[in-house]
Amino acid sequence: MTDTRPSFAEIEKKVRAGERLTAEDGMTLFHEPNLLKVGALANEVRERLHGDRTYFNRNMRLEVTNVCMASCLFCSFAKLEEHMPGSHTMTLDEAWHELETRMDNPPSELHVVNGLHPGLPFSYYTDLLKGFKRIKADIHLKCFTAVEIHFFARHYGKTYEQVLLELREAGLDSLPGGGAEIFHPDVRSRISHDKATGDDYLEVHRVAHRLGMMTNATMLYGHIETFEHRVDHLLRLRGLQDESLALAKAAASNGGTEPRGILQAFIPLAFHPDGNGMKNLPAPTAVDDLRTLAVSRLMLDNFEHVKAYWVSSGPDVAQIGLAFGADDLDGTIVHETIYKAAGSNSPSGLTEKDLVRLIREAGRIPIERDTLYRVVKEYDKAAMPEAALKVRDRKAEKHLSILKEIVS
Ligand code: V47
Repeated sequence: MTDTRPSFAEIEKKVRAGERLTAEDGMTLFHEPNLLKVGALANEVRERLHGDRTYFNRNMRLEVTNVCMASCLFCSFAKLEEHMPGSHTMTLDEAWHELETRMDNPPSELHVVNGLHPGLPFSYYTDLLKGFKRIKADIHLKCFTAVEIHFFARHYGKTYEQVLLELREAGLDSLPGGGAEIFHPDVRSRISHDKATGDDYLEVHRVAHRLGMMTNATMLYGHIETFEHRVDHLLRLRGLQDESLALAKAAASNGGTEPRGILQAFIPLAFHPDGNGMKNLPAPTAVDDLRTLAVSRLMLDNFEHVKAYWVSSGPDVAQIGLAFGADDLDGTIVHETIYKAAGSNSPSGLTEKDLVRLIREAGRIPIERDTLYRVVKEYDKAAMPEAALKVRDRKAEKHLSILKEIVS
């Protein structure tokens, strides 16, 4: 493969001409020794699409149960059975209470991800969603990964379509991107052998799009996979997005009023090794995080948004990621547990002020969005880096106090 790999200069030309990159181009980008060149090219695409606009939302994470029939090697969060030490399953009242306690500064999105619990009735999930909407009618419910939807279908004897329609009827608005891991069977069979396959994951998203639901997609990188597996993963997602965009376009041109869904955002997730079956592997470094963001931005030419997920890479690397192709920092989150269990040192939540500062300091324009990327609030771009503003304010304060002393 090495001999046939295109040069970086050829890829640069293609990107500037708006041409689609191939798997071999992806391999060149992953092997390019000069990370800054890859980042700058991804930044060109990011700025072509969004200029300096950089998104975040006010969201909240909830895991109602960590009891899970699957035994993923990378997971530090799940417990195989109820009553095992550390296992938890919330009652509906407990789950609803979590949202109720946030109603003084309510999130606009609730992101729920769970284990694959064998002992709960399907009505637990529909009641859960209905209860959240009773508490806050306009909250966006981004709940259940494609792996959970696949599990519900198998476990409760329904089709993907039935599961999705029943959950939507109860209040589900969109699907998060979790559970994608690495699609290639050589890797998936070793790290996640007993849950939805890569094809199952893609099929759930395909059905959701057909029903008009927006979804996200992720990739868990930095464990046993190779760069080839990462490129393969990105191309499978790009293929699904081609299909969904074509259907959406055809429906619109036929005068259809039924909305069609697409993949809204791609989120690369850095593997965290603490307390799981791959604990002997080192976590990916900042360079790998930034390179993976940049290559994803360049390969996924039909995705509008690429998130730098600050929980997985840490806020510092996520902030730099805004110059490596990312246009979104995810949200305030509050109460993240999956990454905490796997050893992430990131804070469990950030305030809106923290996110605005991270974005402004990176020279970008903060935009608070809702889950569907509608603008909630557009902030000003800082005239100079926030740190410089802070120094200026401190100087001004000092001058003022000297003046006050002279006058008194
Ligand atoms: O599916 C689990 C990953 C995901 C580990 O859709 C791990 O907007 C690293 O999907 N090290 C859940 N990663 C989080 C997720 C997500 C995050 C942010 C935004 C969105 C979105 C979705 O976390 C799981 C799995 O792939 N994960 N364990 C670990 N040890």
